[in-house]
Amino acid sequence: MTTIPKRYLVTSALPYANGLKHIGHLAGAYIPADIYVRYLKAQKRDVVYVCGSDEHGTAIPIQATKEGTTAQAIIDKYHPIMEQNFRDLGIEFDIYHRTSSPLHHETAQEFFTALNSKGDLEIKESEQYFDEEANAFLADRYIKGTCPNCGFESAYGDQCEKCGKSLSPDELINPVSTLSGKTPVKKKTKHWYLPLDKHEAFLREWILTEHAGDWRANVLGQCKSWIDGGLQPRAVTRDLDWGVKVPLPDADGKVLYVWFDAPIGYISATKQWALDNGKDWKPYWEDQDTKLVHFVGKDNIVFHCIIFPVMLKLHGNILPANVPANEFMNLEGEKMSTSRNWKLEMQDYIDDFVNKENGGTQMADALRYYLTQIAPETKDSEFTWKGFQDANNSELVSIFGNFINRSMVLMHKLCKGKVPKLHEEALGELDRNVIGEIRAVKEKVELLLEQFKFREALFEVINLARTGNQYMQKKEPWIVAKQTGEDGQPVAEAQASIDNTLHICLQLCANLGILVNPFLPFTAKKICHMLKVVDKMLEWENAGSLKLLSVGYSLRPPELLFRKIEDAEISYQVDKLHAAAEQVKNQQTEINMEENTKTETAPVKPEIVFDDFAKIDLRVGKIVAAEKVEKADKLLKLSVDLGFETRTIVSGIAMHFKPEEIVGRQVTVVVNLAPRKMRGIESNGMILLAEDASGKLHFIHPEETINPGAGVS
Ligand code: B3M
Ligand code: ZN
Repeated sequence: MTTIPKRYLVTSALPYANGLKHIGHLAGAYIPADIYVRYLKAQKRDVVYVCGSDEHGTAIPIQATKEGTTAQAIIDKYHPIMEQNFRDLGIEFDIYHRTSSPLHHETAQEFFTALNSKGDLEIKESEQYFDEEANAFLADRYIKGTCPNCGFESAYGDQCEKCGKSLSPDELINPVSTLSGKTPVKKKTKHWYLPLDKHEAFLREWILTEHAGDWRANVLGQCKSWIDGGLQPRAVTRDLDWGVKVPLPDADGKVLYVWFDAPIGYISATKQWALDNGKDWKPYWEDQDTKLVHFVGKDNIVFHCIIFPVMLKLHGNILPANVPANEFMNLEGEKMSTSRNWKLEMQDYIDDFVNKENGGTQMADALRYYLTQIAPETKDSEFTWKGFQDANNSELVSIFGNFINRSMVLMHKLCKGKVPKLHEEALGELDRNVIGEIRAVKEKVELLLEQFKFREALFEVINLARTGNQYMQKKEPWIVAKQTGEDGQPVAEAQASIDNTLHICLQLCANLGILVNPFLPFTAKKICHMLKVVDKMLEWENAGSLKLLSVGYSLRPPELLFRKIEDAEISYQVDKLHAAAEQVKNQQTEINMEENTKTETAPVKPEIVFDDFAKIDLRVGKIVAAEKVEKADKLLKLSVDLGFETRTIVSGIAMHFKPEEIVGRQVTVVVNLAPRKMRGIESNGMILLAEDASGKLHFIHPEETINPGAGVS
């Protein structure tokens, strides 16, 4: 096995503080990191787990515009909610920092200055997209267009959210300013660039050779295609007023590119953690004995594997040992999407399951369980509500919870509430096999966790519970207990078998607590409580031991670890998901219609004088009969009662109204229009109609029924 590093620094991607995060984020970068860190801590390794809100970049002011507020108000709103969401779901950072903090601004500026003064950055003047109406350069998300890679029409200037490709605004087809909706112009500006092209040889060697064997295939694949595609110098500054100011006198109105400052956020978070805990942050970023691991989603790979490592190398820091990035998690058959409202936000899950009377932390663990079981480690995966219910009901409830509950109940019933002794002489093959499995599983899980194979590791843990159930089922202590003597108590041989079964089952329960702790931390604590042991038992070195509970030790009464999730809860969630998406669709249709109306309104006709208008005689009439005109698809022959007479009017509305629908309707009629013959029928007047943006016709008529012949002016 590989040597154990002296210390670890583990990071989860800093989420943008521009809105609530969904379970796709949770599954991608937070749960796996949290499992890894909890495991390392149980191994008593020196580890710091940092995260925080990413509060810069154009995503923040864009959200502020949407919510009609300031960028500062946006980050102050979302930062604490995101922090609380993570806590509620058991993600235990050592620090959850924020990039708006002065310490971060300082750290990022120092980093930039260090690189710039060594001549590691290039300064270039170039033409960049500019919105003349908004008087602003269009960085990153302020510009949208068609992705040259996948054809997605709403790709941002820095990245396509559909295919994940990192872009520059110049690559967008049909670029449009998101500020004004206009096509931007080009204007000269000066920026600082990180010349990635100069580091190609290093990247090739470091990623594609050194890490060929230990990084995930999807990560290596993305890196390779990036490198093979030709590395370009990358601008690390922007013309924007939101972000970390470029610390140079000739850089007014310029800030650091968010992807330059955000990863430095890992360093500033470590600094803050060290300040808070009286520690030294430097070894975590400078000592080669430190193992740095970045947990990110698929769309963050290049930033963590290519750009940030080049920055770290130039700055004299250590490089990541691994970036175990996940692919995407879909939801009920579709890609999760904030704009389409097809998602499950952590906050919603917490409200509907955790913060409910029959919920609590078991529900946080239930979600952690399912998201780990379906983690998109090697390919995209799929969250379904039914799958979630099944995982909870048939694995957590029926296997894991059931085994622990049965062991506890039977111990209370058959062993007087105390840990029974082990009768070595009476151990049989079944007992020995299960003892062997308890001993073996530690190493299996350990190996998988060290390789970031969290799904498989979790499978091994549940499998041990499954083994426990099968063992109990075969040993049948409740049947054995019926072999009683004259005193009504089980005979000695029977009691030995019962004792052995329950002794082994209880030690197995304690082992499950240790093994499940990284995955389901709340459950592990409950197991400790029931077994009346301190949390220290959860230390990893205790796994595999058959001496975790002493003989004669009395245990607490069992509590159910998990509850069943009912069908109604699941259908409620599925309906809610569809309803939320439908709502957005409807809003979108309304917006589109409004836009169409705006753009398709006919231009105003040339001015007329009042006398011109006064020449038109408009009256209210009532349709008293209507019929189709033969061989004319579009025409209806109407009889219209005008009070003073009933007229025949031919109208081109047959495609819009059925004759029987309109009889009885009031309409407005031009009564002094010269007669016209249509299909041989003389039409004496004209009905007024309005056409909406979708092309639908509407009669113009008084609100209430009034006498036919009334004048309209
Ligand atoms: N905020 C992007 C994202 O949330 C970005 C991650 C920064 S990690 C340094 O996808
Ligand atoms: Zn794309």
